[in-house]
Amino acid sequence: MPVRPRIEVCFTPNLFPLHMEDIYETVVVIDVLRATSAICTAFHHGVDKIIPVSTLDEAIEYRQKGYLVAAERKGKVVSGFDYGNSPFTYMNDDIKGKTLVLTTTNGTKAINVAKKVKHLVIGSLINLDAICEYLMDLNDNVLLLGSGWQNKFCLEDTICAGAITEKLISSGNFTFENDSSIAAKYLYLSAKDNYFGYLKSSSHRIRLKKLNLNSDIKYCLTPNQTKVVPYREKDYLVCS
Ligand code: 3SL
Repeated sequence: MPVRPRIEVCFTPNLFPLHMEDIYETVVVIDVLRATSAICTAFHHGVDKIIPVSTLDEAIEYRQKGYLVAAERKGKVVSGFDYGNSPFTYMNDDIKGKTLVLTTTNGTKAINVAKKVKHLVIGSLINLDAICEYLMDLNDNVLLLGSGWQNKFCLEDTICAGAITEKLISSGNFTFENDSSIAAKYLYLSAKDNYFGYLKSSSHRIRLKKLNLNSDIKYCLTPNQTKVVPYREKDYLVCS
């Protein structure tokens, strides 16, 4: 009988090296609120490439070279930059065919933490079924990496990781044997009928609500709005 690939959940970027002591050819970076949802939205609306950078200094350097640059810190657009991290700002023709440089509080850092793996792909609830199909086609060992908040656990990323886990396990082609995946799966099963309500008291929902970003939250928590699956090629993200 062929060996089925493994799936495992890593709750935060600082736990990543521990999980990578086993071999995972594919890493899915998840930042439901809002970086990976914004990235999927930008590709859905025609952006050509996204260069994820971890620091504002790198973002400033790209801006000085004339790139279109988006920068978010603590939920807000950093002053002087073209865009922040709201998916709605990427629903326009100005980004079509362009390269966008992006830095966010946690999401782009998580992407860069995992940048050396064989396949790095971007997951969110808005591309949930598409990412699951992509992973089934790859048929590799998969680590689902939640971006968390400043290296702390985040409920929404874990729920999304649980949704992917549940779908891959139900396909019968994957296996899992670690407690983080079991926990993620159970959180997903308790949240799946009402993500918005379930996350009512979650720290990031509260943080974004205080910034009047409820419509961003609703958008990011609505599954399957796009079929794009962004992935890393060299130092940037593209989408087939
Ligand atoms: O942490 C991140 O990368 C962001 O997605 C955070 S926020 O949703 O823009 O606050």
